[in-house]
Amino acid sequence: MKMTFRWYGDSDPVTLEKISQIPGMSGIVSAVYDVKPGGVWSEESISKIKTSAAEHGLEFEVVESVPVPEDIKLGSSSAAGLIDNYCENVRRLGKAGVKCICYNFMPVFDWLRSELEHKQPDGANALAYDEKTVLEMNPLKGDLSLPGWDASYTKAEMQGLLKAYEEIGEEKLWKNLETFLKAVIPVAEESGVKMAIHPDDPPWGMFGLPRIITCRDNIKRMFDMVPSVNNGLTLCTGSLGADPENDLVLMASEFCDRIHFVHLRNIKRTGYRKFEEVGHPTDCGSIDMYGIVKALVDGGFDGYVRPDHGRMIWGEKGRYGYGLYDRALGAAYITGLFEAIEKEKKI
Ligand code: DNO
Repeated sequence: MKMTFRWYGDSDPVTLEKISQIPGMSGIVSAVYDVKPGGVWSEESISKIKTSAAEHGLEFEVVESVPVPEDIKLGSSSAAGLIDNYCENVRRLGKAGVKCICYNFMPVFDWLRSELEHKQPDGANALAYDEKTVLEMNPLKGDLSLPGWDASYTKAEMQGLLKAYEEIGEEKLWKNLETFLKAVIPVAEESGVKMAIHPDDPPWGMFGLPRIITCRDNIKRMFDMVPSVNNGLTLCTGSLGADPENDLVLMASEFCDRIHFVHLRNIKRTGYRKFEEVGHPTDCGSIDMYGIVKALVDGGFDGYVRPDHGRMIWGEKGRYGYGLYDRALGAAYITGLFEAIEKEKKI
């Protein structure tokens, strides 16, 4: 495996120098942030990330994300042109040495939480989700206050999108995903890029929005739509693990050859559709981190890994989920798990 760390570009307070000082770090996961979803990334911007990373001894082989515009997910009349742009990004990234692209097919919201600064008993702050609170904030009722998303849409835009998705429903969303994959995966194959869809976070619908990348059967359905190894998965343990029905160890083992990127993070389930993010080690939460890494190692996994959301600890202030300290602790822990399990396997 290759250990990586997400970097949000030059404005990220977690600098490349700091990232390079984390033991075992091979590269960064980043994106071009100044182009709107649907646009084509300039080759200059792509190669600038690569050069900056290389100056710190880091690779740039994973992109997260090339966002899929809502019009592709909705199958609007502009979808075909936007898919062409998406394919062009895949070509350009492949040419620049990117090997894996993480993306998602979540309508409107990417991740969703009810609290961004949930205070934990040890004084840390973490992201938390409680469905009861989220549903009380139903934006269709005009009560628009979703942590992390308030600034992204106007009330009218949000209502328009929610209505459009309600009209298309789940099966049409599947159809639109199929159209997208049938166009993009052949380009990814030619470009030497593995596409790795990120599961829905959390893995269930809300506000009438369909969500489809939520469980083993649906992931299998998505793989079967385009049976190519380039049509793969980002195994995000915190996203899928919010649903106790999802057996992550089984998924890691069954899907090992289609998992190209792993977001290894832990959450603690505290009730029905209620969870908070915790430190990475198994003992901190509800996810069997050891079991998942063991299944990956046993399956011969050789993709990319990164620690995911960290808590804010030691007084750190920063981008929610993406501070330095807790993610660096997570990286060191995960590197240790891999080392131990890989060595044990060789004995
Ligand atoms: C949140 C991340 C997601 C992820 C996208 C991938 O912190 O896990 O925003 O990057 O869903 O497309």
